[in-house]
Amino acid sequence: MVHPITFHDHKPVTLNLYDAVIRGLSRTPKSIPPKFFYDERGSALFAAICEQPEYYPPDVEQAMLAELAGEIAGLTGTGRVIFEPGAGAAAKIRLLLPHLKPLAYVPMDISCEFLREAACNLADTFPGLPIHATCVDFTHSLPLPKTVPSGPRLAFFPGSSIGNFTPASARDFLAMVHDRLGPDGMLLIGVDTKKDPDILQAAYNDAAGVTAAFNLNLLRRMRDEAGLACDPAQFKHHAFYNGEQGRIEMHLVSRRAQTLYLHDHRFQFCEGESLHTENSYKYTPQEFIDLAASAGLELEAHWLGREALFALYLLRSG
Ligand code: AVJ
Repeated sequence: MVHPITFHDHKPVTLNLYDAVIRGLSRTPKSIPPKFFYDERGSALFAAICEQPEYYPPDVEQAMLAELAGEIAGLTGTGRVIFEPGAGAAAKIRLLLPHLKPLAYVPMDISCEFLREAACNLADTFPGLPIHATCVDFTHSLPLPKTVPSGPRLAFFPGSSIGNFTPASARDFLAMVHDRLGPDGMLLIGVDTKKDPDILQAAYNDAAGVTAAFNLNLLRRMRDEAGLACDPAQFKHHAFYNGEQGRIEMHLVSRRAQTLYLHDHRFQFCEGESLHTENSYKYTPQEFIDLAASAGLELEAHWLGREALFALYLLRSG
C-alpha cells in the first residue's frame, strides 16, 4: 500500500547540542534545555515513563480524550488541518482522528527517526489520512509544509509539554501557536494541574527508575554526541516539587567533585552540585486560562480528569 506520508527534515538538533553543552555548563547554576532528552533512546525512555504507574498524566489524559472525543469534535467541527508539536509516538491523536476527520495531520518532533516510525505506524491504522511528518525543534518554529492543504487549523498539544516552558516563554510559545492557527483556528492542549506534592514527587521518581534513566541518558548523549568526557555513573537523578515556583525540577547531581572536559573547555562540579535538566510547571485552571488569554487565546471549553489530576483546554484563536 502507498502511504500518503511526506517527510520534512529541518535538521533540528545535531548542530545545537555541542553549543548547548558549552553554554549550559558554563552558566551558574548549570542547566541544559530538556529538548535534548529526546534522541531515539530518550524518546523510547519517555515512552517507557508513560507506562509507569506513578506517572499518571498519560493515563488520565488518554481516558479524557477517549471519553470526550465526540464532544470535542462537536466544538471543533471536522475537516481541519491538525498539527501537533512534539507528537512523539503519536499515540493520543489516534483517539481523536475517527471523530475529528482531519484534512491532514502534521506531527512535529525533534526526534527524526522516532517520528518517521510513528508516522508509518499511524498510516497503517489510518490509510488515506495525509500525514506531513515534520522534524523540527518546535521551541524555535512551527513550519507547516507548503503541501499542507488550506483549511481551518487545529493545534494539538497534549501531555503537558507546555509545562517545560517558564510561564513567560509558555506565553511566547502560545503566541507562536496563535500565529500559526490563522483565522478560525483552535488549540486543544493538555496541562498538568497543581496537586498534592507527594503525587507529583512520585510521578518523577518512579520505583522502576525509568525517569532516572531518562535523566541520565542526557549525560550519555552529551558524552557520545557532543564529546564531553564524563561518566554518567558519577551523577544521580534528583527530582522534587518546588512549591514556590509551582514546578517539578529535575537535576543531575554530581556525586563528587569532578572536572569534565570538552576540547579546550573544562567544567568543574563540586560534590552535590547540580545540572538542572528540566522544569515541569503545573497550573490551576484559572492560572492556565489567564496565561492563554495573555497570548490571545480565548477559552471555548475545559475539562478536568479523574481527581482533577489533569486538565484539557479547548481554545480559540479569536
Ligand atoms: C513531556 C514535559 C510533559 O514534564 O512530565 C516526564 C517530561 N520528564 N518525566 C513532564 C518528563 C520526566 C514530561 N513532559
